[in-house]
Amino acid sequence: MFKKTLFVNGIARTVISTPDITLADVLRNQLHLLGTKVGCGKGECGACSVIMDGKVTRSCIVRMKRVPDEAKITTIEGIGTEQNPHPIQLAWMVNGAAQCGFCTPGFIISTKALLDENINPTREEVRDWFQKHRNICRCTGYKPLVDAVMDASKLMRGEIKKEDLMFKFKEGESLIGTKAIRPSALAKVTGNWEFGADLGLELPENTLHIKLVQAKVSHANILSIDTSEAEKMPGVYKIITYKDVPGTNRINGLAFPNNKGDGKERPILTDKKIFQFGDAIAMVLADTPSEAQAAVDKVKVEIEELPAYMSAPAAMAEDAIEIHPGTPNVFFETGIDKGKDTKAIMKKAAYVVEDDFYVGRQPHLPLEPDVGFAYINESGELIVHSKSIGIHAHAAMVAEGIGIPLEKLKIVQNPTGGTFGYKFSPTIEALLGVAALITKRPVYLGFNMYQQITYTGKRSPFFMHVKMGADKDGKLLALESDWTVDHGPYCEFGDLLTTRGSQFIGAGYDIPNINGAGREVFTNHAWGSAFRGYGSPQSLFSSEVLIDELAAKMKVDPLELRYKNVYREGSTTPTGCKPDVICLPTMLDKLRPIYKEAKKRAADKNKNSGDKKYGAGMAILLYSSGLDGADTSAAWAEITPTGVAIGNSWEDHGQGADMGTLTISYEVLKPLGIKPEQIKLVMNDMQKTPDSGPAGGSRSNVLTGNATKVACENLLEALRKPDGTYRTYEEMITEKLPLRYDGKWTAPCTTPDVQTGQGNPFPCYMYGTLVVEVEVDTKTGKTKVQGLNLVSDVGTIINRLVVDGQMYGGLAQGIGLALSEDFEDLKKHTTLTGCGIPQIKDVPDDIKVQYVETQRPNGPYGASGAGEMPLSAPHAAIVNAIYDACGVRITKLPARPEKVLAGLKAINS
Ligand code: MCN
Ligand code: FES
Ligand code: FES
Repeated sequence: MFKKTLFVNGIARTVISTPDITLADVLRNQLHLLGTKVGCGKGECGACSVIMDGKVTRSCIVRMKRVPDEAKITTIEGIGTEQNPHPIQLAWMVNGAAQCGFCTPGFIISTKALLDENINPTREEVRDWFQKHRNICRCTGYKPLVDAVMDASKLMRGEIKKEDLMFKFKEGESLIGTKAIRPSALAKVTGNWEFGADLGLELPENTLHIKLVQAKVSHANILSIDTSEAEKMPGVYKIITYKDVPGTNRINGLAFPNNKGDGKERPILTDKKIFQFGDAIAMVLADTPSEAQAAVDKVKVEIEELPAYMSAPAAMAEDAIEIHPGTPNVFFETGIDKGKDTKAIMKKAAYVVEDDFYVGRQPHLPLEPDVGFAYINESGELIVHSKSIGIHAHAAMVAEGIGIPLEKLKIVQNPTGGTFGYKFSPTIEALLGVAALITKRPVYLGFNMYQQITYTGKRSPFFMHVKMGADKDGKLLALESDWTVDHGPYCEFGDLLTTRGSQFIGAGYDIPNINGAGREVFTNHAWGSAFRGYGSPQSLFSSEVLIDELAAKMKVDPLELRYKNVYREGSTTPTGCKPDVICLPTMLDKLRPIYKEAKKRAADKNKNSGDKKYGAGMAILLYSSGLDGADTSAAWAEITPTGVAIGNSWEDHGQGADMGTLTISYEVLKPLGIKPEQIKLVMNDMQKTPDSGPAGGSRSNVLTGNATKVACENLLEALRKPDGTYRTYEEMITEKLPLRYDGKWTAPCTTPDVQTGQGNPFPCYMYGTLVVEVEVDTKTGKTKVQGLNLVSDVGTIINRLVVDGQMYGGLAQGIGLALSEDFEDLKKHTTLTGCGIPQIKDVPDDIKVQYVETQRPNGPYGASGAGEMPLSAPHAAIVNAIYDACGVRITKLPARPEKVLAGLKAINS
């Protein structure tokens, strides 16, 4: 132990600590400065950045022995306050630069140090700075962050005033389509937005800390679990194994009727078998996290290792044993049958192309690792706080397994540092529930980044073979598809995912005849969870690359071939229904000049490019908004003494659920003459908010937007007096009228047939057309994306900052999917860097987005969703651009340098 004096945000603080504890831990745990966030804990992400003696310092890797006595430290709390934000914080807000907000304090700190050194940086200098200081953001695509720094520097140089920058709200005017700032932005930029780990530090003193005993192999029988030694370790309160779980110990994966299993293969705590690396075998509950961790190492697990099937083909091999005894490894089958038999048509087609495609196990890589806590409340209800983006659905999936009646289990979403879909699956909710139920004490569980990466769901790999036939003019006649989905060992949401193959392979084009078959396979690799795009990035990769192959075979331009075939009046989608709107021809018309310029630029550069080759490629981006069939959502609106309260369960990953709810309710309630700040948002707490469905499938803006709109309309109607004016709160009380009104909205859709894929599953779709420019280094095989140009149609834009942010962020994740991201190797792919997360220099600053706003008949105020479309096919456009640059056709992602080099070698041999 030693004592040091630190000048933290200008105040002298005495710190007693051990030499090896980190500065981040001291700031957070001892000085209670929770604005400093810990993401990776390994110096890779910059979330924990502080300024120490003038230098940006990643506080998670600086041990106290290296912190000089009397060091001057600035944390986010020392930059500005909610009452008096710093210009950098203002600039962050007006540029929509804080989405989930987890990286925000670190970036703002880093920016402060940059601007202290250089008050007039160029954009490239800003990018260099963030690259050097390893500030990583998973949400924003980085461009808005650079915009924010440029605005902040102008403000600080006195070239613009705060008033020039801030969004100006005009009373009575609509907020729709504006750059109004989301309600949570101020708390995020000042470090006051409390994520799960922050709330964890504020739990009562008797809180028990959970650490997990996890599987270190991918497939095994469990022979015995011996906790006797661990139980004797200091501070240990209890060790929980499957034997202690009060319920069925199974999570309900909500299997489709034709799933060959019962969908309940995932244990809360493993009993008979280990199905994948990281499976939770036991929970150690202790007074402190370190005591719990020390005891974890003393739990002895005896296993009999079994062959691990780490991919679908391995699990489908004839001699493979059943991963879940009694259920075949190929456990769900689906298909598509549209129009006539394709075999005869293919035979007669003037042009036929076919190829194999693979899109892999993309890791989500949110900067905030999984975290949550639970307790029993005064009414005997079990309350679980987590990053859940489907609070009601998750309660239904875990209650029986935990052993609590559903009505006694309430899940609350904590402020969440990004999920990108992994939290569409329950993760630690059931573990927390079991621990709190057994101990009757508050319990806390936080993953580190290694656990986050190795033991949460991943994008499910698709192995695809696709064939396209066209007539002599390039009109598509038929498509044949075959796809195999590796869903890891647990089926949850995988049956639905597998049906995406029929819905999205070939989507965007009018293809009269489609035949295909898809199947879902248990393996021992990471379980499949939803990932932004949910099957469309896999499906569209095959058809968007194959149509380029067709264009090459026909020697026609890829854009014009697409133009000939995209949805028009009279077209049908792969599921055989009318598209929601016809907008792709207009979007391609807008894209054409951009595409031609990009092609010309590449050709010009190639004249004198040496080893570097340049190219431009394109793709159509497309995804649906909504879950299949009669998807439904609910909300309420209530008049209060100070305004209106709105309640819904529109979970917020960071995408902007608060802004969507506020804008839509304000639009309805404007006639009351209230201001946006009089609308109180009550969100994502099962104790208070109704079942609005999960925030997945880019459904919330449409589904919960509509439900919220209906609730507000119902309230407005109730407030309306016969003379057309509106009752006040007091008048409602006097007249004894109800104060709260519900709203519900159900999509006018039908669930497609599982065998034929035919039906009308979605109320809305989102569309994009994208041009990508790349540079390929033919010596190293490395591809660099140099420019992205997107024309997007998400219907009416509800909030421009939010939608821009969704587009930039989704495209950046597409670059990762195309070039670097993977979770395959359990030794290598275990860190953010190892998994290939894009840093700022991997994403171009040159990203342009323009919009076509085709009104959606089913969307609130004509809006569709936005979140997933930008990640549906940018990787296809990148791969098409690589082909344009150097003639190498990559069909299996990621397009790592060695694959490009191998392709070049094959061409030149
Ligand atoms: N929006 C809008 N105008 C439109 C359409 C949408 O202003 N015409 C806004 C909405 O109000 C909402 C956002 O855009 O704030 C996304 O809306 P929507 O597409 O309906 O998606 P959800 O709200 O259901 O959010 C989920 C979606 C999905 S499925 C994933 S995965 C995802 C995503 O959004 N994960 C994200 N965006 C993310 N963004 C961040 N920062 N972090 C994640 O984990
Ligand atoms: Fe410190 Fe990631 S760099 S938390
Ligand atoms: Fe940067 Fe979410 S806003 S990680």
